[in-house]
Amino acid sequence: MANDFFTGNKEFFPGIGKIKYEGPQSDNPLAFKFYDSNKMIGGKSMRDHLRFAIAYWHSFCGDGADPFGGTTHFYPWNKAADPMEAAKDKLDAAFEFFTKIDASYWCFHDKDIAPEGGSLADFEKNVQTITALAKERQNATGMKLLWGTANLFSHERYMNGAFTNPNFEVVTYAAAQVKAAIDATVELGGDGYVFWGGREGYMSLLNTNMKREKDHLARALEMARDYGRKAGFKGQYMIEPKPMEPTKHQYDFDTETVVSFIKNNGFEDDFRVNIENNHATLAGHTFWHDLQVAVDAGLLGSIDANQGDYQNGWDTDQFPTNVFEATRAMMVVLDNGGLGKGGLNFDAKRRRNSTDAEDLFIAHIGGMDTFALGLEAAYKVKNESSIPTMLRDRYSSFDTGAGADFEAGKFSLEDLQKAAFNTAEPETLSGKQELYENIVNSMIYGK
Ligand code: XLS
Ligand code: NI
Ligand code: NI
Repeated sequence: MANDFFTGNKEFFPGIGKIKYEGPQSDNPLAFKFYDSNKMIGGKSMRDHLRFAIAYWHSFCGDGADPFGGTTHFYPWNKAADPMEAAKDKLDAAFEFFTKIDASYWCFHDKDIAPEGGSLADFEKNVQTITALAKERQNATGMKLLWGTANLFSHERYMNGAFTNPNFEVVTYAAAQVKAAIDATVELGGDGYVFWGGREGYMSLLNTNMKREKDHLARALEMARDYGRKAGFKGQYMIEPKPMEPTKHQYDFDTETVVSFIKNNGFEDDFRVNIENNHATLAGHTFWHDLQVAVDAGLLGSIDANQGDYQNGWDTDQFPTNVFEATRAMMVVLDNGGLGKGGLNFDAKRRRNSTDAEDLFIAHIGGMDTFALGLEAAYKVKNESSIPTMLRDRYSSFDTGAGADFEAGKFSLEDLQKAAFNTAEPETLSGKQELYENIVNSMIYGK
């Protein structure tokens, strides 16, 4: 349990203690109102249901810059002149935050934790050094790694793609980074390893051989899988879909696309999907649509918990505040029997103008409270509402008799035609969508 406050050499969030549950009546902005980690829901604690993880990149690296202006988040852990000293300070700040916010998991890219130095070899060495320190911090605090990954999109060498780059030399660099990031993930006992296809896609088909690029991606992931298993990685590999940004057309467009890619390549024993709300909505789906696609395929890996902006058409990566969305997501998660080795990773950033140190806490508290409410409501929908029965009944004509025979593949099209001629015009049956929606709301707001 990540319950013991870790004291590094310096305190980076002075004046903020461990965040506690104070209940819905509290007006303390630095307290949980709904996330009560030990509260049991259906025989499992909220902590174990939700498996919250903190994203290193947004929370300790993101500087608030946007295309119109530079840094607005100035971090005390970025002050040291020596990049390795700064990386160590950042690690201490991160573990201080993890324990104060009372999360159990964290996630990182290689480049988030260690400076690139002057060469690929330097970078690998730096990643190893910080990984060893992170392991000490994990042992001291009980924090665990949800997943690790390699950043194959920021460096200019990847501007035309990483594993899908038309230049083979770039592919070798991507592979070297992935090997080192898998090593770090194994060393830290990670439950997962993520491939988000950063720049794996294209800007123009005129200069792109899509078939070759996608084949290259499959070959590289196969090699990564085999290497990781050889190196002792027991967790789940995951692919994170996103339809666009940074490329115009990303190869891992949405969950359906990734499920097909996994199955077409025979990757289903090792690979699953890491689903991010804002990526699902960019693909024109709801969050829960993409989750359901993964669950139906038996391939739900983990969740990047954030939310988009309802008007903007890009990835705004905001902290989740929408309880209806969280409820719908948790309904699908409960259908799946839980998150397994996955978790709810806050791949979310404070707004550029949220510049107080406490804003990082407030943002996470909001996200954690939102999913706690979503979990409780989803549990009620599943166990106390009429929705499961209504949904089952809606398909009951396939449960017995001819309907069941049809499902079992016992009929030909001619048999169905004959059956139609023996049946009076079917009744029009209401879909009752508004009733379902009202029931979900009544479970959220209490009956
Ligand atoms: C970016 C992605 C990224 C992945 C990890 O849009 O969400 O943060 O989660 O590389
Ligand atoms: Ni993500
Ligand atoms: Ni995103």
